[in-house]
Amino acid sequence: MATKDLSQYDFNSVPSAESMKFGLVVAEWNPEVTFALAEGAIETLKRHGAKEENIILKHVPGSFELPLGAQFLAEFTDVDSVIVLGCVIQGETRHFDYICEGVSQGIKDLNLKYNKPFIFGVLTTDNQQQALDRAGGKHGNKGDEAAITAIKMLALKHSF
Ligand code: DLZ
Repeated sequence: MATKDLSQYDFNSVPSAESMKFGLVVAEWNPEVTFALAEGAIETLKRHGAKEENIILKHVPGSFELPLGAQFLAEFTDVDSVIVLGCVIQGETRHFDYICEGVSQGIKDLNLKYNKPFIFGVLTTDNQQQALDRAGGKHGNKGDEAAITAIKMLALKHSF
């Protein structure tokens, strides 16, 4: 099965992020993956003009805490968009399903509650290798993809 390279996109199709403010909330579970996602996202935002002082980085213990961490950023800062980064790896129990369900629904709800882009940059994989492949490995970096999505959604908002 072909897998999209998460880091490949047309640079010129991405608007300038110079005047945009971003929050990143990153889960500490599977840090070798999630910190690489954050690095990719921050590099990509800067590549498109985002200023260092307009990027706020916060950490939460695990992916289940991502929606509340993202809500804190929306409530207590003036960010325009929040990029949510985590990695949930399938284990022997159904914990995986509950975490994925909670995070994805939580993030979807935040988009609609705040009328701001909250970007779902959470890897949900069968094993660690699949996650590493998508955190700067052979399938690119989902953090890059999340950053581009945040910029494009803000540009869309500004177009109205
Ligand atoms: C408990 C747990 C497990 C088993 N697996 C993961 C995981 O793969 N990725 C992740 O981000 N977090 C995991 N957690 C922690 C939960 O997200 C959460 O932090 C705890 O259940 C406490 O609420």
